[in-house]
Amino acid sequence: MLLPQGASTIASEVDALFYIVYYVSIVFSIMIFGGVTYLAIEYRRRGRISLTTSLDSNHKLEVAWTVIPTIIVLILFAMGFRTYMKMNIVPAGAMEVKVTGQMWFWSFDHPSGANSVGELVVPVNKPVKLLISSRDVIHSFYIPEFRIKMDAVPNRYTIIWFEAIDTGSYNIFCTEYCGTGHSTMLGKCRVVTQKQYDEWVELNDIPEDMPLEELGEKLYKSRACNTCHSIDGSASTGPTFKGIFGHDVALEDGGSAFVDENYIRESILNPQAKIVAGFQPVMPTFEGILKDRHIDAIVAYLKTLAKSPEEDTH
Ligand code: HEC
Ligand SMILES: [Cu+2]
Repeated sequence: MLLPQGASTIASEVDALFYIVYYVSIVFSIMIFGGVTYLAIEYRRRGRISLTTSLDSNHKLEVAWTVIPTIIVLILFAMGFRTYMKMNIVPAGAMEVKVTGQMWFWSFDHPSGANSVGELVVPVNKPVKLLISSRDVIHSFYIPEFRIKMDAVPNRYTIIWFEAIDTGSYNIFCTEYCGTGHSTMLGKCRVVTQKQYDEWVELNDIPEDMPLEELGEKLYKSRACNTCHSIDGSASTGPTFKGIFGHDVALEDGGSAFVDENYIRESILNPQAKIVAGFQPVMPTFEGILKDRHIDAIVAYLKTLAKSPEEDTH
């Protein structure tokens, strides 16, 4: 009622814990605020000075208000600890997916070698271990429907696991403020049947013999270049790719550069080397993510995005 649909094996336990804490808080809030209000009215100052009779301690009352909350807190601890351990101990035989957070997208390396950006695809009813890290700042990987959340930290791995109990598409959020694009650092977790999963894996392996231009177009989308670079001439976080190849580009330091194969290669591997005028140096490096052949493919693809003749001022 208060929480999103629970779609993992752990969700019902987390929810039970949440609701117990929630209702216990409501009951105690009513008791405390009710008590305060009652006492304030009952014993308000009534004009003349009256002295209270000397007060004795009430042992029964004191024992009750010590023992009852202690029992409640111990129950919460036992339940919380059990669920916490369950969340953190990955079951044997879990399928392992490498999750990488970076400004501002998530990428996923599946065990088959298939890689995807912004979309995690997993089979239903199968434990999935997520090995999480970050390439730049702290991010936090969060799937509300699965009740899992884990920080993605540069220079170390963090681990969380889940087992989805229902097919469907679930939101992935970043819950650590990580810069301008934080609110758009979204993704989907698509839970599918084992058969659909096998088909997906097959489709997403990048075939070695794909023509470079096609591969480049595929990478432009699957490597999330499209989150910052358009191909229709409009600037977004980064400059458009349309018609840049073979032209001069003005740089932030007042100089200019000629966009050729080497300039593109450098822009991808060492984006901070030359900053295009009017843009922030926010592009992450793709060193180690894109192989040489992938860079060749992107170069080939950018060559196909020439300006139409009437737009060309050269
Ligand atoms: C987080 C946003 C972001 C992502 C993702 C991103 N870029 Fe960039 N890119 C930028 C920005 C901003 C600039 C301009 C500043 C600079 O030169 O570093 C830029 C500049 C470039 C340039 C130079 C463009 C020019 O007009 O001279 C190339 C080439 C480039 N990026 C390629 C890529 C490729 C290929 C990818 C995907 C593999 C990619 N970028 C992903 C933000 C991004
Ligand atoms: Cu983030």
